[in-house]
Formats: sequence, structure tokens, C-alpha cells
Amino acid sequence: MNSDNELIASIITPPGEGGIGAIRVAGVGSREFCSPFLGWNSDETDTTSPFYLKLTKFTVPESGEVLDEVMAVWMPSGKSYTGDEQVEIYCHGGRVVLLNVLRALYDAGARPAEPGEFTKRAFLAGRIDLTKAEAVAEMISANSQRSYSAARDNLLGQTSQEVERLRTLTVKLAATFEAQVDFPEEEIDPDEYSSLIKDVALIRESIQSLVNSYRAGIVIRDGFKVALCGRPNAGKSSLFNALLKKNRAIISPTPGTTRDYLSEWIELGGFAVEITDTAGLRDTTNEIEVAGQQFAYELADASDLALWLVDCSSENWRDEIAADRAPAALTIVALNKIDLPGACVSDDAEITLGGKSCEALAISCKTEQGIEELERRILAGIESRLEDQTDGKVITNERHKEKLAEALESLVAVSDGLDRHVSPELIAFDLKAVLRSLDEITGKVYTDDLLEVVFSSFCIGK
Ligand SMILES: Nc1nc2c(ncn2[C@@H]2O[C@H](COP(=O)(O)OP(=O)(O)O)[C@@H](O)[C@H]2O)c(=O)[nH]1
Ligand SMILES: [Mg+2]
Repeated sequence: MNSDNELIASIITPPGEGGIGAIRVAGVGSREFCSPFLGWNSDETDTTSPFYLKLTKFTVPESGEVLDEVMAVWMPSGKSYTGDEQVEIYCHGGRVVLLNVLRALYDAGARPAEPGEFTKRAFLAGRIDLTKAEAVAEMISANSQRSYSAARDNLLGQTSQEVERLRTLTVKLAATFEAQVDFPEEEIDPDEYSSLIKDVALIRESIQSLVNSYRAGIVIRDGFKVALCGRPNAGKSSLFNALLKKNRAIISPTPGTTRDYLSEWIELGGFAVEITDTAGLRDTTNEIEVAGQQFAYELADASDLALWLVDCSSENWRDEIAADRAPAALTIVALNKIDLPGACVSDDAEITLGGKSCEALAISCKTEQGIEELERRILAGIESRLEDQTDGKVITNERHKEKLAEALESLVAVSDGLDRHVSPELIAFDLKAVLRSLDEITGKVYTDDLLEVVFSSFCIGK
């Protein structure tokens, strides 16, 4: 049961206009509290059967004013999202109608739900563990097929199950060393000792690969950042529009048109990709342009992939590219404007950009030649980041990664201790630290601060 059973209420659908707008009331006595508004009998007749969705009028009892025609349902304690007794009211999806209904509920004594409070109650009621609660937020914010799949896997318990598996193995090890403490006369024979060392190594390997997978997890969760850079007039804004498949950026034959930067999201192979069009990089004295260029380099350096555009119809593009500084990020050189008669296309698969050897590709933003191949190369860049992903288990949550890294540190101490044949007390102590880190992932062990961190990132109504 929840320690806090106050009646809470909140709109659980997104703001704006829609067919339906839903309000959730949760806490002990929700049904009794809502009955006067919904015309339900306080005794249990069929109209107030649990899970029975029924059309009714939402009426303010004192004034008799009908606020909306609604569908409403109640769920008994233990059989709802929060685990509390719960009533859900489906109004028409308008801002004013929802606020009016909500105000009537608040006037009658319900209090506004805090951000994430419904899901927090579900956790405190033991209905879901912490990784699943976090997966709810991930699911809601998923913006690509891949981030959606990862959130769904977590919601279905993938992370919990893996952590639970590692926990069981660790518990077994801890039990062996604790028995040693209690019965020191029953010594572990050398064969068993070396097999224990192996067991620790196996757990370490699993946790290490989960920690490593977070690199891919970031791309899955936040998307892959591509910066378009190169000298003015190379065709960056044209490529931006070609990748977006719409006219978003201003294209102009006057060099230096794009002084600021523009970002848009596309989905490529199920991944969210953020494309940023930057200011052209060249020598200039114009203050705004200089600032724009500096920023462009910062963006390019920090991106996952820099696409360096070159106008290969210009005479001295080879000299220019040799003189330019390559961004720190993985860089592909796109030789643009190959449709032009003067275009001098290099046959090289690689090109040297300011001393850095980069993959090269000939394209035309005008005829779209090479654009599909460029998309394939971007996807290959994404996939190269996913290499360290083992058997499909990817950590997408930073908190989980940190706790796993903590567990790993304790396991290293266990391995060291075993190598040095330290006392079983010390080994058992470090194994307990491993367990604590794992338990903090699933929420078997938690503090108020931890819950605050997890649920404060939720929105109201979740
Ligand atoms: N012929 C041809 N012209 C292009 C191509 N890509 C861009 N341009 C032209 O080059 C000029 C500069 O393009 P823009 O995208 O504004 O370059 P940016 O300064 O790098 O953003 C514009 O006049 C474009 O129409 C291309 O593939 N072929
Ligand atoms: Mg531009």
C-alpha cells in the first residue's frame, strides 16, 4: 500500500484540442468521492461495477450544473495503473471543459497530482519496478522507431530481467563467501576457487558489455547528429533541403546567406537524425559571419558526423580543401554540383581534408544524384556506433549506466581480492556493494532522493 493515499487528480491527456480529454482521480475512496459528480449510486449497483465504462453527465452537485457529457469508469485498489482505487473520466477534449471538471474535483477536496505521481504510486504499490517506470517516460518521449522499440523492451522488462539475472548470480557468489565467514573450517578447494573466479569474470563481462552499449543507447535515445559544413556556396542549404525533402533553408547564390544555423529531425532506418545546416566556413571580417562560423565549427566538432560539402565545379576546390581544417567528428566529404559541366570529380574513395583522410562521395543536390547513397553512408555511420551492442541488450538510461559502472567497480575489487586471496569477509562486502548497485537500478533499494531524481523528469499527468 502507498504511504500517501491522498486523493489526487489530474488531466492525463496532452494539452490542446482532441476528441477525448481524460482526467484521472486516484487514492482511497476515489469512487465514493466521484459518485456525486457522476450520478453513481454509492451502493454497488451495476452502474458502478468496476471497469464498466458508462455514459453519464458530469454534474456539480451543489449547483446542479452539468459540465459535460462524459464516459467514466472506476477501478478498485490493486487493479489500476497506480495500484490505488481509481476513477477515470473521459470528457470532450477541450481545454476549458477539462479545467472546469478538474476545478470541481479540486473544490471538493482532491489535490493536483505532482509530475510523475501516478507512475510513482504504481512503483510504490509494487506494480512496476523502477526501470519500467522510467520506460514509461521513455515511451512517451520516443521520437523514432528505434527509441520506441528500446522503450517498449524496457517496459516489457528487458533491463529488469537482465539485472535480475546478474543479481541471482551475484547472490549465489555472496552466499558462498558468507558461508565461509560463518564456517571457516569448511575451506573452498582450489578447483572451486578457480571456478568462482570464472563466475566473477562472467558477471563482469556481462555488465561491461551493458555499460559499453550505452554509447549506442545514446544514439537510439537522442538520435544521431549530422552537421552540414563547408565553404559558402558549396550547397549546404541545398543538401539540407534535399535530406529533409522540403524547402526549409534559404538557398542563395550569394555566399554567406546562412549565418545562423537551422536544425531539423529526419528518420533514417528507424533512427532519429538531427541535421544542422551551418554557416559557411571561410575567411571573412564580417562580425556576424565570424561568430556564425565559430559556432559552425563547434557544432561540427561536437556532431556524430560532419558532412563537408565542396563545390567541385569551382576551379581550385582541391587547394581549398587542403587548406581547410577538418572537424573533429567523423567526416564525409561530399563533392557537390557534379551536374555542372566544369565539375571535376575525383574518383578517389577518400580525400584529404586539411590533413585528415575522409571518405568521399560525389553528389548533386540539383539532380539528387548520389543523395540516396549519401543517406546509406549516414546510416552506416550510425551503425558503426552500434557495433559494441551485444545480443540486442542496450542501455538507454544514463542512471542505469552509472549504476552498472558502479557495480563493475565493485566487481573489479572482488576479482582483485580473489587474486590476492583476501579474507572472505572482504569479498562478501564487495559483492554486497554489487548487489546494492543492481538493486538501485530496479528500485529494490531506493531513497527518496532517488525517486525525486527519477520522477521529477516526468510531466504532470504521467
Ligand atoms: N548546379 C548545381 N547547383 C547547386 C547544387 N547545389 C547547390 N547549388 C547552387 O549553389 C548555390 C549555393 O547553394 P546553397 O545551398 O545556398 O549553398 P550554401 O551556402 O553552402 O548553403 C545556389 O545557387 C544553389 O542553387 C548542385 O548540386 N548543382
Ligand atoms: Mg546556406
